[in-house]
Amino acid sequence: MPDLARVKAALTSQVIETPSWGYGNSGTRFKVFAQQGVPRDPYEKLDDAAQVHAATGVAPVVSLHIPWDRVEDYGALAGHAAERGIRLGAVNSNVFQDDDYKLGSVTHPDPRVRRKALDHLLECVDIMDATGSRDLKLWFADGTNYPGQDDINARQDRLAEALGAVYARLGADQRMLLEYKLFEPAFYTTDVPDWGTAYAHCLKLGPRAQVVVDTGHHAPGVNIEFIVAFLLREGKLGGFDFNSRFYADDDLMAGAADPFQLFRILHEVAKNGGFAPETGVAFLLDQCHNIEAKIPAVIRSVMNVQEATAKALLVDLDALRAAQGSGDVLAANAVLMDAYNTDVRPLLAEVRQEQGLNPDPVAAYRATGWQERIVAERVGGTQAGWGA
Ligand code: LRH
Ligand code: MN
Ligand code: MN
Repeated sequence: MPDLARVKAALTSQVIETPSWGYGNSGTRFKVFAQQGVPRDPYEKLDDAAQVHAATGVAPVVSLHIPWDRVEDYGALAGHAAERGIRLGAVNSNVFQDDDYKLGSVTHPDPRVRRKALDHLLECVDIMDATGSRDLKLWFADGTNYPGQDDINARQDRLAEALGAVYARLGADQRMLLEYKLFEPAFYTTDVPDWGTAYAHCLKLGPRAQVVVDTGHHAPGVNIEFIVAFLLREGKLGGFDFNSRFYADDDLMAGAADPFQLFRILHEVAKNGGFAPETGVAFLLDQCHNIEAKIPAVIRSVMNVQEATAKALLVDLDALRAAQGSGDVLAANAVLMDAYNTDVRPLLAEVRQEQGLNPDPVAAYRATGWQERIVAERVGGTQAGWGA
């Protein structure tokens, strides 16, 4: 059986990074529903993120999205985070919201647009220097809508050129995480549609380029845990963007749609050493809370990731390997299911109490009165970014 002290140690050392945009108003292309008390600027997003960390103890890092989180002084923003016991994490670039990017950003046929997009990516590295961030997270909306619209491989060449220029600009301790997504907003071809494309580019770039797996970015039925196991084997798993999906890129709370899938993914992480901090796998949330209360939803998502992590850490790997080695299919499957079916909530409550935290993070947050305070004090909160 797994050593309980080691399981607890792994649970307390796990870092779950929350997205600044998860605290802002968001919606679909049909409607953004404004909520009361949402942050008016990036500083207030950090204030909310600090509440999530205070309640859970495992969420001390916040991802930024530029330009949604553009400020005058990034050093001051990092200082604001530090004063609240948190820090700034991945910088997400955004080359998908300008009119110029109608036909693509770094893969656009026009070199002027490509240069503009590249300048933005390089600016994001400047920001990382100021914030002390390790990771640049790249997602490209680039693609085409119609057969014949552009040359598929010419676009790959333009992409490789831009990635190479950004890679060359990275500092020694910085990484580039390349995200893939099957479709949307492009509907015919996407320039980085799958892990294979992202992996091929990262392999050429070098060790500081790694793939990020956004759990909402696959076709239905894709075996994401296989991708995770394979990327870990190759030393190319940079991290996750966790969220849930029922249909497409739904960005619902992690672990809400399919907690079993989240467990299977985290089992591969556990089995392949991915929880060891030195492997550098980043556990990020990438989600939006369109209709539910935002801060409690982020807390719930953190808890869902923790629960799946605890179950993954409880898998009896010795028993699993013995069953696998002897070809005992049912016994091997039973080992996994035993861990998955364990109610880990008492264990997590205990871990929190040992850290001096309330065993119930949602109740802890409600007891602070923070929600009432922000509703009273903040008027005119900002949108997460879309349509802003
Ligand atoms: C794209 C994506 C990417 C963006 C984020 C807001 O769908 O997953 O990570 O930066 O959403
Ligand atoms: Mn994402
Ligand atoms: Mn997405």
